[in-house]
Amino acid sequence: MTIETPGKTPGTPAEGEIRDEDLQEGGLASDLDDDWDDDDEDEDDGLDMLPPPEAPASVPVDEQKTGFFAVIGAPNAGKSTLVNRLVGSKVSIVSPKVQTTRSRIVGIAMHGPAQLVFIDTPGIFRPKRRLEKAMVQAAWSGAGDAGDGLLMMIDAKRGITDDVRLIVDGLKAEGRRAWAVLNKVDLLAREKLLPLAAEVDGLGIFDRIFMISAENGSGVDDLADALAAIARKGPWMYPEDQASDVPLRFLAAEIVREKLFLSLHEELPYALTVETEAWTEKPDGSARIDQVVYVQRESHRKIVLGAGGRTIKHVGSAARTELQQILERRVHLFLFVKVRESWADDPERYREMNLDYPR
Ligand SMILES: Nc1nc2c(ncn2[C@@H]2O[C@H](COP(=O)(O)OP(=O)(O)OP(=O)(O)O)[C@@H](O)[C@H]2O)c(=O)[nH]1
Ligand SMILES: [Mg+2]
Repeated sequence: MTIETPGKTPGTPAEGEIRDEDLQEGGLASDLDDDWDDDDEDEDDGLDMLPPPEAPASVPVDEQKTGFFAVIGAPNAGKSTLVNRLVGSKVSIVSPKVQTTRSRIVGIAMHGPAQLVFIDTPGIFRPKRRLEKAMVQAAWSGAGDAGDGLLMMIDAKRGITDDVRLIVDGLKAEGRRAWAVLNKVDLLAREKLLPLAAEVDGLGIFDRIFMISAENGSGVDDLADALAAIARKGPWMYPEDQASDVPLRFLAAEIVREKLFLSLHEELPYALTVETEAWTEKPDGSARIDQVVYVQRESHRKIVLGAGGRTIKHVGSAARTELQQILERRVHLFLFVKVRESWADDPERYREMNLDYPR
C-alpha cells in the first residue's frame, strides 16, 4: 500500500459574481425574466454538451492516453466535488445533503497527454424506495464500467461507516480492488489521518490510499498525476473540447434541482424531480428554458413556491445566474411546479433522470 499525503494547496477559484435580479411576482409559474418577448424563436433540443473551461493544447495522436475511472462511495463523501475539480468546471451538482447525485454523470478531464474520463455516481447505501434502488443500481453499474480503475471515496471525518463497509463488501464479493481516496482532510487533525489510513488499508481491497480535500484542491493534482500515469496509450475517446456526457438540458434541470436541495429541507428535496420541457434559442442569442418541478403533494407545492412565490423565485434566480455563467449567454428560465403524486413510480420520469426503472 502507498499512502499519498497532499502536497501544495492550490487556491479555490474565485466565486462568480452574483447579480441581483429584478424579480416579478409570480404564482404557479416563475418567469424570472423582465423583458421576455416571444417572437422569432428557434426550437432547439438543448442537447449540446458542455465544453471545458479552456481548450487543452493539442497532443499528437500517438502520444495520447485515455483512462476510464469510476468514483464511488457513500452519499455525501464528496464524489461530485472531486469530479468537478478534476474536470475544471461544474458537470455534477453538489449539496451538503446526502443523495444529491441521482444518476451516473461522465466528467472529462484533460491532464497533459491523458484524457481522464470519470464516472461520477450516486452514493451507495441500503436503498428502500424505488428511486433509491435505481440510484444505487446506477452507482454499481457505473463502478462496473470503470475500465481502468475504481476510486472509492471516503469522508475522512466520518471514517469507516456502515455504508463504507457495505461498499467494501460489495467490491470484495466481485473480487475487485480500488484506490481509496480519503476526502475532507481539511476537516481533520493530521494526527487522526494516519490511523484512519491504516484502518482503511486493513479493509484489504485498496492498492493505494490518497488523502485529499476535493473542496480546496489539496492532493487532487497528485491524484490526477497518478491516474494519468496508469491511463492506457491510445487516442482520446471524447473530443478534447467536451467536459461531460450530459446534455445541457439535463444539466440545466440538475442546476435547478441543486438550488432546490439548498433551499428546501427534510424530505422535500427527495420528493421532487426537475425536467427541462423545452429549450428555445432566441435570435438575440439568449435561450429560453422551460422546466417542470414535479412534487408529490399540494402541501409540497406550496412550500416549493414559498410565500408570495419567494422560494421558487430565489431558486430560479440562483439557477439562472449560474446557467448564464455556464452557457455564457442570457437565459430566460421558466419554472412550473406541478403535483404528480406518483412521479417516483412512473417509468417515464426515470428515463428523464437517465435511470433504469427498478421493478
Ligand atoms: N470540508 C470539505 N467539504 C467537502 C469536501 N468535499 C466535498 N465537501 C462538501 O461535502 C458535501 C457533499 O459533497 P458532494 O460532492 O455533493 O458529495 P457526493 O459524494 O457527490 O454526494 P452524493 O451525490 O449525495 O452521493 C458538500 O457540501 C461539499 O461542499 C472537502 O474536501 N472538504
Ligand atoms: Mg454527488
